[in-house]
Amino acid sequence: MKNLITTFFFIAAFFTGYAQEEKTKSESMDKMWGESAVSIDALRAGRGKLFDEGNFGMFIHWGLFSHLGGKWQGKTYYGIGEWIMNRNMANIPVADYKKIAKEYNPAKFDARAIAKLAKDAGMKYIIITSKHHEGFAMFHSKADSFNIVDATPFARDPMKELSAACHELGLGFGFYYSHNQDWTTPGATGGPTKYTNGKPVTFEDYFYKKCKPQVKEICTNYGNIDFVWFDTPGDMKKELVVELAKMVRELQPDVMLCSRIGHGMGDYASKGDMEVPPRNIKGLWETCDTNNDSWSYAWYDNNFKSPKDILNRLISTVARGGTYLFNVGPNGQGQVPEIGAQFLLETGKWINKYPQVVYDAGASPWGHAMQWGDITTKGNSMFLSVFEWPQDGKLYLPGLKKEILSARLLKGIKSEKISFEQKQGWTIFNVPFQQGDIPASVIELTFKSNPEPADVDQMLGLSPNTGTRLLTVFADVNGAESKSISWMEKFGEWKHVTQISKWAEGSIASWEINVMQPGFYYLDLYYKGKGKLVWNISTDEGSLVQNQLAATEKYQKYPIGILEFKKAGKHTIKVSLVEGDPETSSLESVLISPIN
Ligand code: JFZ
Repeated sequence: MKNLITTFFFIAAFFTGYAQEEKTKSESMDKMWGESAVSIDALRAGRGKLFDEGNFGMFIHWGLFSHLGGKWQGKTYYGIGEWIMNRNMANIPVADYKKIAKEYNPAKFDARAIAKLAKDAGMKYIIITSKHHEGFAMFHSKADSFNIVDATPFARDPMKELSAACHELGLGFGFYYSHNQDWTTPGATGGPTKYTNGKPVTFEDYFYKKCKPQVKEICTNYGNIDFVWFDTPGDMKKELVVELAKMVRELQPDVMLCSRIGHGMGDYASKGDMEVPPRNIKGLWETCDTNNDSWSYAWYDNNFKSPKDILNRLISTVARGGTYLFNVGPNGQGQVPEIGAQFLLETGKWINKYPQVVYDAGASPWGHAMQWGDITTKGNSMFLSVFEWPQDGKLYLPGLKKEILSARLLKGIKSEKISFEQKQGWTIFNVPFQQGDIPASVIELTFKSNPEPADVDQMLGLSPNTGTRLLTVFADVNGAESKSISWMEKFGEWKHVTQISKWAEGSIASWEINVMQPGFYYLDLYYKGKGKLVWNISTDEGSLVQNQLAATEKYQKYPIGILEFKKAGKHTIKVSLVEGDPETSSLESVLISPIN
C-alpha cells in the first residue's frame, strides 16, 4: 500500500511538476496558476483578446506516439497515449523509441482539413504539440535532428502547413512545447542521465542545446503565433523559466503564455485537466479537456464526448468565467478520428446559431451551474442554455432579483416570447412542451441594465420538476475535512472531485437551499467507503432520514429514503455520518429529487 501511495505521488509530481509528498494534487495545481505582470484588463484589451473573447479553442496532441496509438510490440497499453514510452506504460527504451521515426509517415495529414474542422466547430484558434515529453519535434528543427522532417520518410513540416492554414482561415495559432520533460534527450527531466558515450550531462546542457533553440525556432519560423503552451515545469529553476519567457516575449510580443511555464510567468491560469470547475473563478483562465479519454490517439479509445456534452462543458466553462480548450488526437496517418470530427461539426452548427451565448460572453451571476443547464451574459442580456428541457412546461430559475424586460425562446434567427411569473424568489417560465432546439435551447432574458452578481441570490434552489445535486463545494463543513481530491482512472486520465472526508462524531455538512414547493422528495447520497455506513440527514424543520447502506471503493449513488419539506422557502439540510469507518468514508454530493 505504501508503495502504491509513493508511486501515485511520484506520478502526480511528474504531471504537475512538483514534488509534493503531503500536498494534494489540486493544491499544487494552484501554484501553477500564473499571474501576469500586465493587468488583466490590459491583457483583455490587448494580446489576450483572442483568448478572452474566443472562449473556445482546439488543442491537438500529435506526435510519434500517435503512430503507436496505444500499442507497443503487439500489446495494448491503456492510458494517455502520449505517455506510452513512460515506464508506467510500455517502458520503451530510448533507442527503440527513436527508431519508430523511421516508419512514421502520416501521409494523410491535411492541415487545411484540420483548420477547417476547428473553424466549423466554432473554435477560434489551434494549439498543437510541437514537442511533447517524448522529445520528438513535429517541426523542422535545426537544433535537433530527432524531428519529423529529418528523421521520418514523411519529410514534411506539418507545422508550416498548419500555421499557414490557420492564418489563411483567420484562426489563431499556437504551440505546445514540453520545456522541462524530454524523455529522449540527455539531461532533460525524465531523459537519460548521461550521454550515450557515458559522459555526464546537466539540465543546462539540454536547455541551451535543445529547449531554448527549439523554442526560438517555433517562435521564428511560423509567422505570428498567439500562444506558447509550456507544460509540466516540474522543479525547473526559476532563472531558466524567466530566460525562456523573456526570449518568447521578444520574438513574439503578442503571445499569450499559459501558467504551466512555471514560476508565475504565465499570462493566464491553466486549470487541472479534463475538468469544468464547479464555481466561478476570476481572472483569465482556461480548462483543457479532451474529446475522448486520451489526449493523443489510442486505437481503442472511441469514448467520444457527444455534441451535447461538449456544448454543456463549453458553456459551463464560459459561465464559470473561463475559456475552453478542447483536444483532438489525430492518428498515425494524421487524421482526426471520424466520430470525434463529426461531433465537433455538430457542435459548431449549434454555436453558429447561437454565437452570442459563447463568444465574448460573461460569467453567470449565480456563480454555479443550474440543474437544467447554465447561464452566460452579454451586455444587458442573459442567456439560459437549457440542456435538460422540462417535461411539464415550466422552467424554474431561483434567486433572480432584477426586473426582466423580456424573455424569448431563441430558435436560430427566429424567437418566441415566453411568459413568466415571479414568486417566493423564483422566476417560473412557461415554456412550450417541445424544446426550442437540440441539443440545447436558449432563452434570452433582457434587462434595463447589465445584470450583476448583486442582482442574484446565489443560494441553491430546489425546483419541483428536476433533481437538485448538492455538491460538497457548496457545503458548510464542521468537524470534517472538505477538499478536492484527484486520481487516475486509467494512467494519466485524471478525475477530480470535491468531497468531505475525515468524519468524526458530531461532524456536520450543511447546505442552504431555497425550496420552491413543499412536499416529499427522494434523497440519494453519492459517496464511497468501506463496509456499511449509517448516514443521518435532517432539516431545520425537524424532518429526518437515517438509514444503513453499503459502501464501495468507487463513488456511487445510494437511495437513502424520503425527505419532507413542510414549508416552501429557505431551509438548511444537515448530513452526518452516524456509523461506519470515518477514515474511508467520503461524501461527494446529495441529490434531492421530486417524486412523480
Ligand atoms: C500534461 C501532460 O503530461 C499530458 O500528456 C497532456 O499533455 C496534458 C494536457 O498535460 O499532463 C498534466 C499536467 C498537469 C495536470 C494534469 C496532467 N494537472 O495539473 O492536473
